Amino acid sequence: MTDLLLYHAIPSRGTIVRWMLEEVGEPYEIKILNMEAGEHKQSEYLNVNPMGRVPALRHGDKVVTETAAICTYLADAFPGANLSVPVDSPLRADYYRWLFFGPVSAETALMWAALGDVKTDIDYKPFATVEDVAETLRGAVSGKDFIVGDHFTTADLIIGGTIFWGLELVPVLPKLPELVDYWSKIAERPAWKRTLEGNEKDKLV
Ligand SMILES: N[C@@H](CCC(=O)N[C@@H](CS)C(=O)NCC(=O)O)C(=O)O
Repeated sequence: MTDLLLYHAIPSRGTIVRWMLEEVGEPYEIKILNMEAGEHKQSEYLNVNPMGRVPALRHGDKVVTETAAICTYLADAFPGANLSVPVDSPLRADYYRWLFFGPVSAETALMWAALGDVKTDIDYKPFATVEDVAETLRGAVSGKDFIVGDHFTTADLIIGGTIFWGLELVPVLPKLPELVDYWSKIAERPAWKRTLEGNEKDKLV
């Protein structure tokens, strides 16, 4: 019995948390939920996450939900993995920026593009376009191995995961060479490869 339990479904954003757990390197367990069968909407899981959404992480007697929050939490809970930047570092500004840019600005734009643009009478939207997101990310990762500082952090995991989603899973992100190059280097990480292998082994169909 370990302290860490990931509630996961394949495919889902739980893959990002699985990757984070692989990067952290602590023992963990996985509970695979069958979303086709609606297990994520049954009382056993609703007691964990009343939203009935995946993923969720149990750490001891605490539960964390929201993919980026879970990953940020793990980086702080296990500082030995060196997946964060110190609180008093000037890099903390960029670190926060990209941790939030992924799930807020980028994901919203990608989802909206994936679902098809909705026409409105107003000439502005409360979120960015995929083109703006792609250009912003191009500037952030161009010529760099890591989006913040000189080592891999949770910001790379969140932004990398978002780029992967937008380039490969639901390809709505422009295939800018800088984004492809950044993701192809990150995708070489052993923890990412173990994540894909684990998902392959655990998938229900
Ligand atoms: N903002 C949440 C989103 C969680 C979410 O919506 N997860 C999807 C799977 S990727 C889900 O559980 N969907 C269940 C459903 O639509 O019934 C996060 O980042 O964790």
